[in-house]
Amino acid sequence: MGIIFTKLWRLFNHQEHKVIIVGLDNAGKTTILYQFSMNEVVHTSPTIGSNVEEIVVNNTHFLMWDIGGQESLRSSWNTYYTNTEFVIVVVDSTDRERISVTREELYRMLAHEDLKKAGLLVFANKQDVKGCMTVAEISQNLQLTSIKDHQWHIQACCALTGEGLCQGLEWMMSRLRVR
Ligand SMILES: Nc1nc2c(ncn2[C@@H]2O[C@H](COP(=O)(O)OP(=O)(O)O)[C@@H](O)[C@H]2O)c(=O)[nH]1
Ligand SMILES: [Mg+2]
Repeated sequence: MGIIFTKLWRLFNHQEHKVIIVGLDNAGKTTILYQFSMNEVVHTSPTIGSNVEEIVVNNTHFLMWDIGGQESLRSSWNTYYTNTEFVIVVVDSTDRERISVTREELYRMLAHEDLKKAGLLVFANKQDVKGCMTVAEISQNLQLTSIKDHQWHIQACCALTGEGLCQGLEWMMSRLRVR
């Protein structure tokens, strides 16, 4: 009872911020979610459906949904959009072939009514791999500077070591503070 009450209280006071983690399959979404929640690398298997974790940073609660990225599952992403405050798009920086697919999915999402007010955080993941795309290349491929109606930020990271992930969270916290 106590726990349910606390959860409802947070929800109604908008103290719990809903975040969805999307991106193509194999981008590193599940690895990032578990880095946030447990601070350790887990061996993931392709996500069917979704994983959800509550992450608490300096008393700020984020409810993070990691949604499966295989083609067959992408059409159901929109069922997760309601009340989403941040969309985290995870990009596999080594996957030059599919960056245009990510771009298409990104703009489809940003056009959705339920995500009008959501902030966008792009993680350029797998930066540990030699020859991968840089943040600048990914920004350009995703045409991020053309996004005027959403707050956005791109962050280089390596989900295996956790490098860069905190900076991404800090950006989200900074957006919450200016509201
Ligand atoms: N080299 C490298 N591999 C990573 C990184 N992040 C994730 N991976 C690997 O990429 C694969 C897919 O990761 P997963 O989190 O399951 O991706 P998801 O399908 O987006 O959930 C796994 O083998 C991970 O170990 C990274 O930063 N660097
Ligand atoms: Mg996964």
